[in-house]
Parts: sequence; C-alpha cells; structure tokens
Amino acid sequence: MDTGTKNKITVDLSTGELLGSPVQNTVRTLRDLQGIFRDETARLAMDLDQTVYSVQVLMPVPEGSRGGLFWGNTFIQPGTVGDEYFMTKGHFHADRSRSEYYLGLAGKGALILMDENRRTRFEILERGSLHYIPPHTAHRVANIGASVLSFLACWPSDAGHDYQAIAAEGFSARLRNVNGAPTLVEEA
Ligand code: S6P
Ligand code: ZN
Repeated sequence: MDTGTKNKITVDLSTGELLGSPVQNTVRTLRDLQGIFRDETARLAMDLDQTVYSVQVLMPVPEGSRGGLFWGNTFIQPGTVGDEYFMTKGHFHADRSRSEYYLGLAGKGALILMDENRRTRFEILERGSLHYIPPHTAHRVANIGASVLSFLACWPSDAGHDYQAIAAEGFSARLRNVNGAPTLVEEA
C-alpha cells in the first residue's frame, strides 16, 4: 500500500532545494555558456569551471507528454561577466503556446522577457514574487544581487525548449550593470 511517503519530495523553502528523488540535476558552468554573454574576452579570462547556475527538475511523466507538468528549481550564483550579470541561457518554449510560472525564493534577480516582436522587458524576481510567463515569450533570469538567487518554476511537460532561436539572435536587449544599476540596454 502506498503510505504517502514513497518518493516523497520536499522543497526547502528557505533555499529552494528539492529534496528526494527522482530529480534531474543540470549544472551550467562558464564553459557551457559560450556566446551567451556580450564580453567573450571577459568570459574566457575567468575560471571556466565556475558554476553559473544549476537546475533541479522533477519530471513525473516523459518529456513531450501531453497534460503533465514539470517542476524545476534554479540556483544562479552571484557574479558578472564584464558588466553583465550571471544569467541563464534563456529560451522560448518549443511549443510557443506553452506558458510557465516562476516563484522567487531567495536572492534578487531579474526575469527578462522578450515577445516574438523582440520587445524585451524585465520584472524583479525576489522572495515571494510570482511571475506568469505568457505564451510566445522568451525568458531568462539574471542574478542582480550578491547572494545565490533561487526560484521555482512549473511548466507543461509538452512545452519543450527552443535554445536555438536565442543562440542565433539573442535577446534584443541585455541587462547590464550601468553605474551600479541593472539596466536594459538595447543591442546595437
Ligand atoms: C524551464 C524553465 C527553467 C529553466 C532554467 C534554466 O522551462 O524555464 O527551469 O530551464 O531556469 O534556464 P535555461 O534557459 O538554461 O533552460
Ligand atoms: Zn521555460
């Protein structure tokens, strides 16, 4: 009989860490983020084995299944490459109609959103802030604080990830540290 304790998963609400199994863990180091930051020379001068972010994902159904939901926790280290904050690669969902929720848990960040007309904006992501990422919207998160940023995410199991569009064209604006303030600067 299932007592309710089998495969029990808990979220450490102070850090966002997912405890229990099965959880997939992905780590992105500076080496993995070639072409993501504006200042490639600055990135190459850094310790490329340094972790920029990691993601824990709970996938109760196979990727691509219709009707399921995935859960993920992302942890972004504090830091910069040149004047750009450590951030995620960013993606559209492969099925552009699929949306997502983010909930901030620790640290201070910026959720950068770009629609399909390449209009880019950002929302401050911090403990308790809830963000609805609409369909047809590319998203990435930057850590604009001095401590680890962590946030929870929930998205449909058939959303998929399109990293290619961002790898090819990027976002239309970059979040840069301008005189100490996170500022969206349009790409030339
Ligand atoms: C998945 C969701 C997040 C990101 C994670 C890392 O749809 O948006 O779990 O995967 O924050 O970002 P990225 O751009 O490397 O997937
Ligand atoms: Zn997503």
